[in-house]
Amino acid sequence: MSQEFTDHVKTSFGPKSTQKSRRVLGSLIQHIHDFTRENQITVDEWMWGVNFINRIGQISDEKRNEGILVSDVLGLEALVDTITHAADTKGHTSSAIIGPFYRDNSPVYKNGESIIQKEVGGEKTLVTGRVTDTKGNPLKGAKLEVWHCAPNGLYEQQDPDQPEYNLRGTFFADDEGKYSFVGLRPTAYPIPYDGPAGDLLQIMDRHPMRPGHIHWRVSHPTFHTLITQIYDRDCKYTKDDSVFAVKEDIIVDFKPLGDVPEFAKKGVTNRLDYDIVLTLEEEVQKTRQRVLDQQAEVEKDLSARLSSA
Ligand code: MBD
Ligand code: FE
Repeated sequence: MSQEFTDHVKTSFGPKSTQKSRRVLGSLIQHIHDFTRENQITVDEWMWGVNFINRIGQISDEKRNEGILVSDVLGLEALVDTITHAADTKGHTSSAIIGPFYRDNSPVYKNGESIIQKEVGGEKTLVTGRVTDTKGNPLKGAKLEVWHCAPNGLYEQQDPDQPEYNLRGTFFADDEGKYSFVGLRPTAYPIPYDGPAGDLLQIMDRHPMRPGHIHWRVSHPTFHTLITQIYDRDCKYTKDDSVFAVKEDIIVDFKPLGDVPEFAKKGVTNRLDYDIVLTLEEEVQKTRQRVLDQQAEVEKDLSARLSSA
């Protein structure tokens, strides 16, 4: 079936459909039809795809998000992250994908406290830094949520042997914008590959490894919420991430702790200094408005063509 059929489907929308739904779903229909024709998809192949999508849902629950994982191994979340921030002004910390393991309401700790609730091995690391605006002014009260996995490669919710919210915590920047916490130097680990995302990796003959990373969500009432990760420069997978999420400016250097007896006596051996720069929400909205305006133009065009068809 030709483009005529595709146009027929695209123009079947009723009067209550929005301009945006016509634009976005119309485009989706076009691409799916083109994909299907280009690859001459048969009924058996289509059914393989239907089962694949169903399995993504069946294996997912509050603790497992296979939709994100499948997106990640296909590079989709990395692409969406880049598109979302393409119009941003420069000078603030780069974003990165959120991944499947964020949980809100992690325990609130005081600066300097540890997110390690249970000893799980690994190298204890003091992480310190400041949260500022793009001019270097401290952002007092900025909320920092951090999370990383244990050296066995499992996040707390994947691992019955870790307490709830182990290796996760919420911190608030002080008057000078400073924050600090103790965690572990993150280790490389395989993304869960016992489901549909793993099947894709196998089909593509790819490994499941992610570089050692710490996740961050940094928020403030008037600033744009930053979701990012940091990557250990010394980890070999920092150059070969199974989910394509590494950016050069969020690769960091862990150092020996140095002379900080207060933390040395708690078994801390490493240190990471990491400053975070946020940008005003207003700024982000201004630059994104241009993209929204362009989309609105496309929608107007489309509506005009549909009503004259
Ligand atoms: C992760 O831990 C992760 O951070 C991402 C982005 C994807 C899969 C597992
Ligand atoms: Fe992760």
